[in-house]
Parts: sequence; C-alpha cells; structure tokens
Amino acid sequence: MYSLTRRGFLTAGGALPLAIGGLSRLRAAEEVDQRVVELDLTAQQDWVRLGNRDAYAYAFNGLVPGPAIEARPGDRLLIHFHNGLVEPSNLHYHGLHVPSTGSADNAMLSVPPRESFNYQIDIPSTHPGGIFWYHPHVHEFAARQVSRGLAGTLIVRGDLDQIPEIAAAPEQIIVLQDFALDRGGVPTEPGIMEKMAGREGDLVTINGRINPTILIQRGGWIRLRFLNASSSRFYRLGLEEHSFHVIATDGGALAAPEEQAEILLAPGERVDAMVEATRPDASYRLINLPYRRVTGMGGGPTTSAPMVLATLTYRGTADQTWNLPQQLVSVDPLPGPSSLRTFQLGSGMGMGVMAGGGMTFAINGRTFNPDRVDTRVRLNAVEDWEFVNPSTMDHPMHIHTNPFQVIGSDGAPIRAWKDVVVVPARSRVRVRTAFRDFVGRTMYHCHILDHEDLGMMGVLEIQGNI
Ligand SMILES: [Cu+2]
Repeated sequence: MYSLTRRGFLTAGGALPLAIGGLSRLRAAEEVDQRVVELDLTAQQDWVRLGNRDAYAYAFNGLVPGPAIEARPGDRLLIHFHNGLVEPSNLHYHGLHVPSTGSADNAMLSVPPRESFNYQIDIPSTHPGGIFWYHPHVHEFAARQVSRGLAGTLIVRGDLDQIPEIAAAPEQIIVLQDFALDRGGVPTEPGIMEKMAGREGDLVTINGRINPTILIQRGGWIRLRFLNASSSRFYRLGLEEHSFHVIATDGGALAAPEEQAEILLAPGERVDAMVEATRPDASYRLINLPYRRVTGMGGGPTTSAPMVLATLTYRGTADQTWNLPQQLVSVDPLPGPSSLRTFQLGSGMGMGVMAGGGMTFAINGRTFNPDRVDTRVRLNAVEDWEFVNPSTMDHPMHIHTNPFQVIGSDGAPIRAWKDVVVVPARSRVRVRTAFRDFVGRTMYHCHILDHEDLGMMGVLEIQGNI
C-alpha cells in the first residue's frame, strides 16, 4: 500500500520505510536517481471509529484522517488515487510549491465515481520542509468530502528538521477535524444557513480520537504539528501552564521561534509548535478557547465553546535538557511589488449573488467559473494582493501553488511563509507573493469550504514570457 522506491532500483514496503542498510545504499545512488514515494489512496465511505462513535465517514484507505505521507525535497510523489465514492472527487496537495497543471497538483481535475487517476508530483529539491496536506477539491463537493473525513498530512522533511534541537524532540502530528453525525453515525447534510456560516460538527477529534493523551518527558520538549482539517471550524488553542514556541507556519520555518500563549488556526492552516515540559509532573489540557468568526448571526455554531481537545501528561524525565536555537531558517522578505490587486469578498445578506434560490459567495462580484480566468499574472512578477472583507464573517483566504508573506501593520512583509490568511470580518489584509515558476492555471479561494463551494473562488493564470 505504501512504499518507497527508487526508480528502477528497488522497492521497500511497510510504513517504516527502509532498513538502515537500504538507506545507505539509496544514498549512494542519490545523485543519479530520484527517490519515489508511491502509494495507493482510495476514497470510500466506510465505517470507522471516531472518538466514541461508529461513523459512516469518508475515509482514505479506511482511515480518518488518511495515512500520513512523508517525503523529502527532490522526491517524486506517485499517488494512485481511486475514487470509491458515488460522486466526483480528486486530490489537492495543499501548500506544496509544485506545478498546478497536468497530473501534478491539478485541482481542476475531476475524477468520476469508480474511476482512478495517477498523480505524479516532483517536489523541487529547494522545497522547504513543513506540514502540507491532501484533501479533495472538486467544486461543490469540497465541504461535503472534507467534513466527512477526507484529509491527511503530507510532511516534507527539510531544512527545519535538520536543526539538532528540533530533531531531538519527539513529535506529534495533530489533525483537527469535526463531524456532524446523526444518531446512527451517518453524516448529516447542513441546511442553507449552516452552509452560509460554514458547517460545523459537534464531534471534535484529534487524529480521529476524543481527548487523546500525549506523553511528554519532564525537562524535554515535544514538537506539536497542528493541521486544521475542518471544513469551517476555527481553533483557538491554549495549553494550560505552557506556552507554544512556534517554529513554522503553513509554508515553512520561521527565522526564529516565537513564543505565544495561544494559536489561532483557521481551516487549512498549519502550525509547528515546540512545548517545553518545565512544569510539575501532572496532566495539562490542550483547550479550544472561544472564538467568534461570525458576528451578527447570533453566534450559534460559529462561536466555539471552550472544549478539551487533548491532554498532555508528564511521564518520565528527559535524559537531557536543552534550549531552542534563536535562529532557525533564514526567511528573506519579498522585494517590493510591481502591482497591487484588490479582491472584494462578497458574502452575507446583500453581498452575495443570488442564484437558483440559494445564496452564493463571490470575489469581485463573480462566483467561480472554471472556464474563466479572473486574474492574470506574469511569470517572475511580485505582487501585493489585498483582500477586502466588508462582511460580518471571517474568510480564511488560500492561494494555491505559491506561498505568500502577510504585510504587517508597518507596511513591511512579515517574515513567515503562509498559504492561508484569515481576513477578519470588516477588515482588509494584504499579502505579497512572487510567481517565480509553474506557469498555468491555479486558484485562490476561501477555505471555509462551504464558501468555496458556493462560489468564493477565482482562477489565477500565471503566464510565461512570450
Ligand atoms: Cu469564507
């Protein structure tokens, strides 16, 4: 099912991919051959255990979340995708800086029910390490399929992982998901008001479990790698008596660790955070703190109540203590832009576009049309994009293919790579991005996936020089 191969060289099966002997043989061949990470991914409705419930969820290979994939810069990903659903589906490789065309990260593709598609993605040798992820991305089906469980992590082991103080810490992937199930465990379909706000389920899980225990050694560190794979729910994370030392955001490492008491994680966002076990031996709760992402609609499901997500329990003592380095990976600010574009986010009563009796969501007054290019940019251009949100709900905006830097209040780019940015209600956010490679069509959209499905998505074409 999951194997690491080197083209024309050898195949090694199993989740623990290669024996040491195999690894050294592979290293010897590194310069001539590209390493291949190959697996089958079947999307299918399956009975799975989610927390204390049996759920008829959508699963990859019978798993929710799907299998964790690991790769390195320079690897080739070969993913044999089988659509075992009764509706169209596909895969998007969220955050990977790879081509968005052909059989690579092509979210325009639609794989019909019972059909298969082979994705082939070459990860550039210069690709940063980080937490990326895969999920379906067919317009009008994204919220349904992701909220029913179709998501998995795609970790790229890179620059950040080679820092000894970080490599020394045990790591825990934390995939946050929420599910709406009826009493029989079958996913429910939301009404139009829930879709407008963005559906949320009251069963909240980490890696498919309710309040799992995460062990931590006193005096040591743990690396928590968060992914918000919910279709709409925001998480405002706090850890009792501990702070987070954030070392990476969506698109890769920060220049230096940043200590934070809380982390806000919108759908699609990732954070890599180190936690130091300096407190007395005990258990400490990872809590989802209240956050209101919609105003003026009476709160309801869009105001999350405090909730225990996981428990960190001290067990044993680390062999040694150490400090985090104050320098991680250099992050150069992008140079000044050649142009500024404005994207008006239309949503809510009076701002959307009525279509077929339902409310749709728009960007610059237009709903998604895969056959229309909304934004054309030149290869090698650096641009500022401003998202203007006059509505009463937050919109986390995601741009495919190229990460960006958010422009801070001082007008300078913040030195962190992002691919999702929360544009809070009644505000505007500017980001800077460079289109240095990968010509062709890609997209940008709100990552509240109901909003994307209702039309809040545009087509970007990166044009080569003619
Ligand atoms: Cu939105």
